[in-house]
Amino acid sequence: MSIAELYLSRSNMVFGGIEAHPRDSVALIIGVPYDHTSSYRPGSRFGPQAIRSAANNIEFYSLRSSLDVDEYKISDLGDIVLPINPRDAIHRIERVVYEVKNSYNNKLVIALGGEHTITIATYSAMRRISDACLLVFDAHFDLRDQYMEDTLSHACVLRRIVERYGSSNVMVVGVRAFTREELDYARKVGIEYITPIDLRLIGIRGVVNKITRWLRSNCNKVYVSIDMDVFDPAYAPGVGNPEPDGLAPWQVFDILHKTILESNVDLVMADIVEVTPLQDCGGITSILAAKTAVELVALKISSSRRRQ
Ligand SMILES: [Mn+2]
Repeated sequence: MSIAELYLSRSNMVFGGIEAHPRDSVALIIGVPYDHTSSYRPGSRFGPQAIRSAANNIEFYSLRSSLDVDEYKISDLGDIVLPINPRDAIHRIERVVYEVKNSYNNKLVIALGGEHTITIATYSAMRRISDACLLVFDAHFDLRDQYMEDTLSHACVLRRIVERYGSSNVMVVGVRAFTREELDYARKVGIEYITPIDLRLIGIRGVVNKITRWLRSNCNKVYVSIDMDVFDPAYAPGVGNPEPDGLAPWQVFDILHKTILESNVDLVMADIVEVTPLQDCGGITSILAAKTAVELVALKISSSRRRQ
């Protein structure tokens, strides 16, 4: 029995509502219900199920990509069964995601969190296969060396990744909440970032040009990590650490769409993290997360077509 077979628990509710085999699908969904280092508002372990439920009640047509994702197959592999210890959990997530991605390398794998800590594992799994850049949408830098005496906290995610893979492969969009030490570290190691104020100043076009230039000069594959707190809490209140002055959905979707298509990089993996259904209002954060996943799948289909 493989690691993925052993540790992936199939849900009785699948993303998109239809069971499909991975080899027939354009995208694979993996739930990662991990939230053991949550410091403010816990509960993102319930994220994957809430996002599935929302996904089964929205339309799958993408206006931006001009295609109906419903006409393509998505395979939902279920949730990873996880130990409580952060180190053991990170290790298991990396092994399972690596095995799945390695078996179906041409499919877009989307991990549904769970807290942002899971990205240490999922991005590492990706890097064992190829050198994909990491494009992060997040209100926070997550660049602390440690938080609450834990080096694998959700507040240390990008620090661990930069230490392991360097800073030139990383860009953060929507960042607006950090300590002075985190900002100093980002500047010292040369991490590219775009704040909401930059966005208002240079507009969507300016942001897209900046990301596209960075992608073209650093990689031909990209991993997109979307912390739902990049959105303004008005649009996404159900997150672990909400932060005002955030982005609107149309801004995130426009930036993603134009950047992936114009840079012509291959969207190889993504995660959508930090949905905490216990603090959500009317399920709007889960619905936005589901919509984000649908837009990413549409983007994978439209960019693959263009690259052929
Ligand atoms: Mn965040």
